[in-house]
Amino acid sequence: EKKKIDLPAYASWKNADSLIIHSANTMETKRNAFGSGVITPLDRLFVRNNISPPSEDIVADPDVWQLQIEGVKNPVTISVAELKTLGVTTVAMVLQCSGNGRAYFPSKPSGTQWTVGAAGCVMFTGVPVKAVLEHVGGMNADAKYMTGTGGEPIPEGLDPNTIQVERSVPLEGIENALLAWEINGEPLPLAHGGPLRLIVPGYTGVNNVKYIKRLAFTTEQSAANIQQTGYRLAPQGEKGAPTQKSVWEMPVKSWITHPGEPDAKLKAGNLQIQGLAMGGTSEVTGVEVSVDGGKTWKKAEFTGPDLGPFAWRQFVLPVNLKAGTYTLASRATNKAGDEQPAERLENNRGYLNNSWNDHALTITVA
Ligand code: MSS
Repeated sequence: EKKKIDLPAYASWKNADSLIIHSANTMETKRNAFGSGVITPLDRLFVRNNISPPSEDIVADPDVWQLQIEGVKNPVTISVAELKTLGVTTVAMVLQCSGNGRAYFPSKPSGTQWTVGAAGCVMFTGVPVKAVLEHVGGMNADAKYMTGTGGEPIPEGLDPNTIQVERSVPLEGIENALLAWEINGEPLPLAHGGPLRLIVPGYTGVNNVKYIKRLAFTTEQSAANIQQTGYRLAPQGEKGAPTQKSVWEMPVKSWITHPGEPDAKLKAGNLQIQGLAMGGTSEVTGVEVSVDGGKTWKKAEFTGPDLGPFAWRQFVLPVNLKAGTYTLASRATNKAGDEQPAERLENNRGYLNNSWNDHALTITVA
């Protein structure tokens, strides 16, 4: 039997009943607990920290937090208060861990055994990175990456590269990126990266650096392990290496949330099959639902508001089911023409699982 883990102090305000708490630094939303709105309530949103978060003190007065900007014409150290004068925008987007869906890999990769819930659709408010770049005279001509450094204190004597959360994304990521101080209209809590967080819409969770202390426009990717060998699409059985693809953009994906329990026991008759569909870097355009494990498909309808290309859409397919056993699956497509695949892309650490087969669930109707 699994030992019940309590919420850690920095996330004590979370709704424990809505979460699967894997550890003090990893908790995910239960499949049936995303809520009926398009935006994920903060107290149900997943949390993932690669190392323990900094002290709560850093969010006491967010405006005084300092960000170093490098690799630009006029390097500066700038406060959140000053950043707030440079521009403001809000983006609705899916925040999803690179390893969401890892639990469904038959190869059992190491790492948190996330099912569907290391993801949420949230609204971040902050200043566009482009506006900040304008303020500092633009990036250096030889820059190839935008590199963000997390503000966790590094214990003395330790090589920072071994634990520092420092990620580089290609320059295309800048287009929609922001430095955010709010989430869902509230000051960014420590658990989600307050006082200031780098947001790269369309990119997996790890690229959205929390408590960012340095933003640099660099010719090389970060030397930190988390960039060089971590979050790489390594072949099964092989270690991560800089020669392999980095985990950056998210692929098209969907899953069913109602009925949201794999062993749901339901009454025969009408059922509203509901779920969530995301396009990744290109807006989601359609979703189909199957009740026979993917043999036949029916077009589902989107419900709820369309909050833009980076948000997810809610969908529904009304069905009438006789007594029996059904395997429910959903399959999304995006504007770029990508269709959610039947099979996962095998990789050693279990990243980017968007297989509709893996996310199917079997229900019994009596
Ligand atoms: N940041 C920092 N600074 N630190 C850490 O640890 N993590 C990552 C991101 N960022 C980190 C950071 C990850 S890894 C994720 S997912 C995310 O974050 C999460 O978020 P939230 O807010 O939910 O917690 Mo995977 O790809």
